Parts: sequence; C-alpha cells; structure tokens
Amino acid sequence: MPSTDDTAARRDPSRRPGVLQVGPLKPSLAETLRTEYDARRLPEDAGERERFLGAEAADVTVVVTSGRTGVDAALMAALPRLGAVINFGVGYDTTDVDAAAERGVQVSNTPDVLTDCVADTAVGLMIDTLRGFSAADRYLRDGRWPVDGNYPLTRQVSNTRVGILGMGRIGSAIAKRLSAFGCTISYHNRNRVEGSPYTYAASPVELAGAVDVLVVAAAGGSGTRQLVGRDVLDALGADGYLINIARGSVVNEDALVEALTQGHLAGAGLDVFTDEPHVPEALIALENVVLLPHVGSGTVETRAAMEALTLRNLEAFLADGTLVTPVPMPVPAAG
Ligand code: 8YV
Repeated sequence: MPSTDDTAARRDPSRRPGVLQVGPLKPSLAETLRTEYDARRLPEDAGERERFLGAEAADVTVVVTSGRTGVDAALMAALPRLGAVINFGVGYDTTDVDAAAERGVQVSNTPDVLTDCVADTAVGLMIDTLRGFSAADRYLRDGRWPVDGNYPLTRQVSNTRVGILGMGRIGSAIAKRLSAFGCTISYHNRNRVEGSPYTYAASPVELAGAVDVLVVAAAGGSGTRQLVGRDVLDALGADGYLINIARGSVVNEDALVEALTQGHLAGAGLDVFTDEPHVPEALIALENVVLLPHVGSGTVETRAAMEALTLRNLEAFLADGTLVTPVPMPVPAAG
C-alpha cells in the first residue's frame, strides 16, 4: 500500500499516474484504484467512450482490467502512451497479446494465488457431476424422496481414469488432488511435461479415448479454440464425462449440447461458457449437467490475494516500469 505522502503526490495533477480501469472490477479494487491512484474508468457507452478517449487517452500509461473484459487491439491503438495492461485473473485471453507485443506494452496476470481454489472447484464439479449431488438435492427439496423412493444410483469418483487437458499449474493441482482419490491420471499438453508421473497422450482425441472423465484446464485463446470438438466428445463416449473449469472457448459448446441431448455423453460439469453470462437453455434443461456461474476462484481469500497481486503489479509498474508477474509475450513478427 502506498504511504499517505505517496497518495498525496498522486493527487497532485502534475503527477497523475494515468491509470485507466477497463470493465468492471472487484468493488474494493475499483475503489482503491479511484482513491489511491486517481484512476478513471473507461465508459461502457460507445459515444461516451469516444468522447472520453478524445479527452483523456494521451494521459493513460496503464490499464487495469480483468479476464472478463481485457484490452483489444483497437483500444490499445487508441492509447498512445500505454505501457502495461494489468489483468485481475490468471486468464488473459481477452487481451490481445500480439498487439501488445507489437506496441511494446507489457501484460501481467495473477498466477498461483488462485490455483488451489480453481483446482478445488474442478474436483467439486467432478464429484457433483458423477454423483449427482445437486440433482439429488433438487430431488429431495421437490418432495420426491417419500413419493418416488430412493434416488437412482450414480457413478463412482474414486479410482476412475481421468484425463487432464492442459497440465499447467491448475492442471497439476487437479491431478494431485485426484491422485489422492486413487484416480489414474493421464494428460495432454502442448508440450510433454518433463518428469511428470502421469501418462502423456499425443492428442486430445487420444486422451479422451483412454479415460472416463476429461477435465479441461487449458488456457483460453486462439491456440486452444474448440480444442474439444465433436471428435474429442465422440472419443470420450456415452459413458464419459466432461468437466470444464478453464474457458468456454476451449469447448465446442454446440457439439457438447448435441452430445449430451443425444445421449452420446454421460454428463458434464461446467464453470465456464462460450458467451458468459449467457448459458444455452438446452444445457439448463438437462439433469445430467452441473452448471456454475464462473465461480472457480471466487472465495474471499483467493479474490483478496488476486487483488493484492494486481496492486503489486500496478505499484511496480508505476515505480520503475516493471511487472511482478508478467505473462510470456510472443515475439513480434519482423516487419
Ligand atoms: C476470474 C478467471 O473469475 O483468473 C481467471 O482467469 O477466470 C477467474 O479467476 C476472472 O478472471 C475475474 O474476472
């Protein structure tokens, strides 16, 4: 946290740090940005945004945003002095990193601090999906137990074969948890992970064909768009389950709905969707899916840690132009 003196200096208009908030943020973070850093917020309305950029764009040196909104190439082009995009969240697929690299704009995210909570969510979703706890809860509340008798039998979680698509920090944390359930873990990743105790599959289809449950933990973005398509769902098969805690964009949602409604897949547990916060009615109508409103990292502790790391990145950038947790940047194409 900055000292009172620093804060006073920031309020001196000649030393305004040029912080711009893009999109909604955790209220306490937005409040800190406004009161401690004199941040402006980019208007949502197109006309107001244009007027705002006409008046303020040249002052902006750093944007604070979240994975929900991000900064596209057009906004970057409108901010000539932009030096950094600071992203609240580990996923930064809504920020155009190619455009950032070309302009020499740095990007940071909030890795590590949310790994445990997102991995917990994956395991919770998997248990709920296979054991049907949410559906069984609805069955009880609807008064069906005394009328219709015992709830139908479900599927065992322990000792199943689980495939993890994307063996990064979160994928590894999921694997560690499920190993304790006696699950056999295999994975597919862009690159084989040196020294990994888990079995490597050469493709998503090969992975899906070898497991009972496929857990999607790959980062979003152009490199993973619809990696889980019809072919992968077919390979998972009518007894297979899909769990997604990564990004909706990694799964072909139309193909998923089709597989679920036609009985080509046993069930799915989803924390992320293609067009959040909109979820297809066809999914909502199904009993064999568990649907969560993107709550993976949503605990008091983890969101506070994400907020603190976001502010550490901002503080470092304003102090000396560096970032605490920069994301790897693509090498700009030679022009
Ligand atoms: C957040 C997430 O909900 O970190 C991520 O990539 O998806 C979640 O932790 C989101 O980024 C906050 O907007």
